[in-house]
Amino acid sequence: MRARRATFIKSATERAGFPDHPYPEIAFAGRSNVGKSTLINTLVGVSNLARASNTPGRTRLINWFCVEPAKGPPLAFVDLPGFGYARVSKSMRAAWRPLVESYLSSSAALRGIVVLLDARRGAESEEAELLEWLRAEYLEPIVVVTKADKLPKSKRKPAAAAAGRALGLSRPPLVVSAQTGDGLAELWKAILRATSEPGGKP
Ligand SMILES: Nc1nc2c(ncn2[C@@H]2O[C@H](COP(=O)(O)OP(=O)(O)O)[C@@H](O)[C@H]2O)c(=O)[nH]1
Ligand SMILES: [Mg+2]
Repeated sequence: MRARRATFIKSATERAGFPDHPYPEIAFAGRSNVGKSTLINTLVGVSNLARASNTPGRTRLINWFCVEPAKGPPLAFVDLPGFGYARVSKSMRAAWRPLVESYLSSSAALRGIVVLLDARRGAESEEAELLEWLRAEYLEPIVVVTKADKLPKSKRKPAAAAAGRALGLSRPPLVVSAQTGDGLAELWKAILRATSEPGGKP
């Protein structure tokens, strides 16, 4: 499934710049280079909507996009800055947390958050910390193991199961690949389920 239409709404580096818009939000979080922007582009079917880059750490902005799914009302996809990249300086890493935390705790429109894990790396301490934080905020994550194409088929589900256990999830993560399109239909379903549910955070 692709989107009918997708447009850039706004970027922000601080809370004062967060946009006002009428759409339910789905955020995408994970370490730098895990494939957030590529996954957004592929879900939407626009190759350069969320810029994907080989220069990790450059994108310290939060980016909002308006996405009209094949069926149903428009949503906002939110591309969060990545965390935990070794080549990024300490001060840059220190800037990540307050920005993302202020977004996660202040967005009334947030209905779901897709947390990406690299199929070859699994869950590390940063992902565990993020998940714990989301639990404390009553946010139900949609956890995905991405770049599944980098693992042989037989290793994909076991890798997802291991990551799910490491993170204490009740269900194993979805296995996806932006390169092959594997798992994207399931991910769309999970996104639409999250955005069609009323409410959000209590
Ligand atoms: N093989 C493979 N490469 C991917 C996939 N998704 C992203 N990439 C590559 O991973 C790199 C980082 O992707 P990007 O979307 O910029 O990551 P971000 O920093 O999380 O936004 C790019 O070179 C992408 O082409 C995937 O599913 N499979
Ligand atoms: Mg990116």
